Amino acid sequence: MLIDIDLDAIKHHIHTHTDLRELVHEALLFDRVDSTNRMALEMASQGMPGGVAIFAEAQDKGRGRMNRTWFSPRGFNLYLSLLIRPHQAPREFPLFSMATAMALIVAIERVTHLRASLKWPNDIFLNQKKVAGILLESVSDGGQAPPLVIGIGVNVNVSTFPEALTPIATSLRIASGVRVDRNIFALTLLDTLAEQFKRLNKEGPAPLLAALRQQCRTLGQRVHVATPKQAWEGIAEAIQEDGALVLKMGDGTKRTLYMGDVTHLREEPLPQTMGWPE
Ligand code: BT5
Repeated sequence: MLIDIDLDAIKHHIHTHTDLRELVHEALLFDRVDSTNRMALEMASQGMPGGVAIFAEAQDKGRGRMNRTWFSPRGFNLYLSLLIRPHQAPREFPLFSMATAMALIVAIERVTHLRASLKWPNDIFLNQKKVAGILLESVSDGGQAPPLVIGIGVNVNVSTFPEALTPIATSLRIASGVRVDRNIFALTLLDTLAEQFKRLNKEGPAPLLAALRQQCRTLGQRVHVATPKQAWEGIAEAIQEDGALVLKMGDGTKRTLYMGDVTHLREEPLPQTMGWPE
């Protein structure tokens, strides 16, 4: 039996949790949209203040990075866009992707007791497959506090994927073997997002990145990183304080990457003491 997302429960949760209210003051739920991120960006460009969470039961044009699509069937999963207006400068916005990744990992652990990991920069993995993706987008609205839209897609209960995704995608249900209550997961994720963003705002990126380092399956691996213009191969050595990946190339030089598609060339156990910049 499919259980709909319960907007009243979400609103009640927001109103009764002070920390969460600092992040979200309005929650909207749509049955079917093209893309929750597109809607949030449109609202932002019309001057909507930060603090809005947009949920949808289904997306016709759910999007990933670089015009890719996000498989968004109705009724099984979570599609959420948060519109916020951070006090940080836009060059620091990638840190919110890292905080969102940590929030997803903690929420998955709280609800399913499974340990997910981050494939830098925006993929959440369970059992070597992608269970969730993060898409950060922004628009310039000329205002003082530029908007940031954080799109989050989580495969919660979906059990079959299109053929192309079957080898690479999983869901909380597939990985845990039991159906997960989408409402409990949604409320837990809102809580962990509020916790992580509050910590980032109060303490800066160091504690967040130190925690994420333990959950990042990319660090220490030999990787291929492709950007629209170029590709590099090397050892993923560190994540910088601004969220960028530091790659150590074959000739010993280092390269700092702010975006890209990472392919792990060979899975190796994570070393316990990877070097992080102080
Ligand atoms: C992402 O992009 O992983 C970001 C996904 C963000 C989706 C959310 S849903 C709510 C909000 N509104 C939106 O319109 N989007 C956001 P990227 O790293 O580019 O990964 C995209 C790739 O992941 C695709 O090319 C597929 O290979 C794969 N993929 C597509 N749908 C998937 C799914 N449901 N589960 C796992 N992998 C998927």
